Amino acid sequence: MKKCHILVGVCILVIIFSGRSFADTIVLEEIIVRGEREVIREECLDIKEVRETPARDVGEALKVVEGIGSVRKGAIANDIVIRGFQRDNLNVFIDGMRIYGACPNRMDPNSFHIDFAEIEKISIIKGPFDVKNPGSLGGLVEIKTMSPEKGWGGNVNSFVGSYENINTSLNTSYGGDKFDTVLGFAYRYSLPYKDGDGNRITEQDSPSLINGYKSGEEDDKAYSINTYWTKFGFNLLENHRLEIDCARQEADDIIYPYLLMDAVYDDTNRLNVTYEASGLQNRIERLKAQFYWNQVKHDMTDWRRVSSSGPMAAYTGYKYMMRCYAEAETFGGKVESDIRVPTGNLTIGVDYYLRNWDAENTLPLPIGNQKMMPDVDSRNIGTYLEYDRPIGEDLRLTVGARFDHTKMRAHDDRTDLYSLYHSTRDREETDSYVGGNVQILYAPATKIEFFAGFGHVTRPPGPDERYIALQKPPAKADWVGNPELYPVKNRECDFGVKYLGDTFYGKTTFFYSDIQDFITVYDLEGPVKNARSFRNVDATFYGGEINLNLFLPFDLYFQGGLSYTWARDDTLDKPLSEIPPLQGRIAVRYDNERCFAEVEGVFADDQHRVDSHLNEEKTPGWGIMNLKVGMKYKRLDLFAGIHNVLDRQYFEHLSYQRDPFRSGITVPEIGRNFYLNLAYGW
Ligand SMILES: [Cu+2]
Repeated sequence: MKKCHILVGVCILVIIFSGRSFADTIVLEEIIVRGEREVIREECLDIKEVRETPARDVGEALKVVEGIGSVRKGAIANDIVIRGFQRDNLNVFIDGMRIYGACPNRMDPNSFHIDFAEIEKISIIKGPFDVKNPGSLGGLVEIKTMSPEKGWGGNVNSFVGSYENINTSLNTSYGGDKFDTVLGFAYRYSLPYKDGDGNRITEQDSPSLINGYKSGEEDDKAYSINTYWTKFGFNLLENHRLEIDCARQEADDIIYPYLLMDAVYDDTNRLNVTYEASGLQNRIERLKAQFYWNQVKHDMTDWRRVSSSGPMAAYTGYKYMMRCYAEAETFGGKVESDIRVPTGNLTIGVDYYLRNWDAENTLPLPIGNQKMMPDVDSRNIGTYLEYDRPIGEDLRLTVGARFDHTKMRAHDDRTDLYSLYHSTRDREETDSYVGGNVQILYAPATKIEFFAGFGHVTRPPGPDERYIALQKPPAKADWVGNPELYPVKNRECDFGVKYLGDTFYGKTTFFYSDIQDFITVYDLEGPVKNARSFRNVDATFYGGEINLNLFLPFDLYFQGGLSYTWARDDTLDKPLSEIPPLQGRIAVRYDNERCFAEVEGVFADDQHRVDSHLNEEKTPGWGIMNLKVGMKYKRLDLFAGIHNVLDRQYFEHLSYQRDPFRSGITVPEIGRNFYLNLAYGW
């Protein structure tokens, strides 16, 4: 038994300190959630072992991390929510590259633009504790892509699941002393899934019949996505490395029953170039320069819905009644240096980005075409420093600060709508702000660590929050940005404790966040009719997460987690909308490194704290059970599972949102479904 304990202890240490686990030898689509090791903020994170799930995208996969939820609009493209913070309150990066979706309805959230097969690990910082990037107000999600290992290698992976759910990928790599490269391809496809009641997500009761799917379209594909990527690395001199990464993703026919339209296509190009040098001088430990560019083209219409076959469509002669074509383009760069100072380590950097967002909407005449997103440029230049030092044997301190200057401008003139609803003709704004944080880690004994941090981050209003402009038919509310919005400021305090024992690992974190000028949606009474718009309110968020891991005899392992967020609009004294309820997860697993079996329960409490002014509805609580088994034989890995074994009908609270094109349908989660994954590596 003692031997077993030692083995388990070693496994935990391996998980914690290398981000790898005994399970990752079994897993194919590996998702490692862990913090950056070298800084204190790791202590503000949850560290998760690699897991095998039938998740279809990053947004769905991250739900295993306490405090993270997602907004569901269809079968794929789930949007990440951290402790109730979402959209522009979060930064989601791919290898340090800032990327934005094009759809004004967030059909293609940031994390949609990468395939699982590209990913090596995902790090998360919850709260305003990132000074190395502008705008990490509620948190930062860093997706890191795979690098080649030495020599020739590769992996072929195929996942099949219920509703013709296919996810297959192939990659091949070569790693030499001077040069390395990766080449990869992935394909994802699915039909619309059925919920626990046996109805397809395309067959949900719609408040308006014309928003439903046309006969024959409800069981046609839910998405098909091709992704191609390549990487080239050059080790120019000793300790000098140049890396060039390119990727293209072509997504077609993605359905969103939650909205009034579906995406015809969503195409992404990504380019990332980094140059890194270390050991330049005695003082400079590392110098890194990065340049990136990405572009997303997105086209959506109602061609699969009943509305497209109405008289208006016949009148216009198109296959749709409404359409929106959108483009997003982001480029940016960063120069960062680690400098050794006598008492610790200092990181300094400068970064810049330019984000452009443009969208044209088409509605039946007399409205016709209009610039829904009026070609908005957002530029940001910032500088930062972070200083990290040990104090004595058991204390560690990190302090960080950054300064940003942002400029935003709407090139197309939609001031007709701004002046109607907000009495302003402004379409240009500049903001400057400072932020920073202090974090302390105290380890009085080898197994226990206490941590505390205070952070302050400001982010400017998003281009949509300031300048979106959508005139709708007379009976429906318009949708208009508020050019007068102030930047959002988060002052947050986090503290917690981590215990790392031989057979037990646990972590508890609490946070309290005081937000000034939080941006919320509201109904604005206009002179002729109402509009949905944005306003600043003061808000309070608090809550926390608990994560427990217990290693039992006979290769058994228990895992449990719980998270909760409470949030209030202090200005109007009411609950904030879209806040997740109490959620939890328990799992028991047998794992002898060659095969495993796991039974898992996932549950959520009901959410009764809703914003009734926005007609947000309460969501009942739910619980589901999942089973999975897996084995490893030589270079072959296999796992299979049944998700939602009891075929429960349930909804995530965050599947409700109030977008300009919301159909009124709450999208249910998937009913009982089966999956099988087979992988072979060489
Ligand atoms: Cu869209």
